[in-house]
Amino acid sequence: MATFDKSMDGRLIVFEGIEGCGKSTQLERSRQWLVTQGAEVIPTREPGGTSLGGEIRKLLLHTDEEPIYDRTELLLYAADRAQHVEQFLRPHLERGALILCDRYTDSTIAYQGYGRGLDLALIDQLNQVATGGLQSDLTIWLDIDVEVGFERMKQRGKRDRIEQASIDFHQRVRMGFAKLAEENPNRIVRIDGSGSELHVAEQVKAAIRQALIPNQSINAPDLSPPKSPKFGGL
Ligand code: Z5A
Repeated sequence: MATFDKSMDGRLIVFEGIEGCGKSTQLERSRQWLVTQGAEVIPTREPGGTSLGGEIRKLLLHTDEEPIYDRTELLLYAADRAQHVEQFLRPHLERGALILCDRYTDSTIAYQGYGRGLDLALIDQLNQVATGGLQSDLTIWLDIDVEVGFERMKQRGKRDRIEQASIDFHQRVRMGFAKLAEENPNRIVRIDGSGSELHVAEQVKAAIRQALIPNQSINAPDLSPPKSPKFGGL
């Protein structure tokens, strides 16, 4: 198994949350802002950050003919991640890019662990195998009520396989993210996603600034300084 070289220059920022929390919207806003600051920013997502992953995504989200069993689902997310890390994330991080990723390992813990009830230790192991130890430098968890998320998705007319799961399921997923944030205060920042897009974007910006420019605040995540000056202008 490949292991992640922590001396890599790049940074991995992940956006997480329940459906409709606004992560895709905020990821794109952050991308646009970071580009204006002169950073090389690469957006990506899980599942589906590679061609192979795109096929896995179709299987995971749009299979209606037969049930996907919980362990099968878990393994498919892990396979998507293993491919994404090796083919996409590692090479870009080694070059020093700033990657914005829509969902990563915490989604598996929240959805398959807390949501489906699969063994958390097993999921940890699987995440380790799939990532070779590559963790996010910062994870932005956009927290909203399940009902608010449902309402937003209803307005957008989007329903896929997981989104059709019960309110209880999504409540458990949200609780999973809350537990993860509590256990990983240096890596995961909770942001209330229920405000206006602009208001949320300002908070996301502040969290990214703190992560990329260490010691800016005593609450900043504990990150080693980037070796390249490329993020210094934020
Ligand atoms: N999944 C899993 O189970 N295990 C794993 O390991 C991984 C994933 C990696 C697909 O994820 C599914 O994969 C997901 C979890 C599972 N299933 N569920 N549920 P996805 O990220 O591709 O899909 P999604 O969770 O359904 O997210 P989304 O469709 O991309 O939505 P979003 O990113 O959370 O929100 P958005 O697209 O930015 O916004 C949704 C709508 O709300 C849109 O109309 C916006 O204009 C609106 N919006 C956004 N922000 C606001 C604010 N602040 N106010 C009002 N309206 C807003």
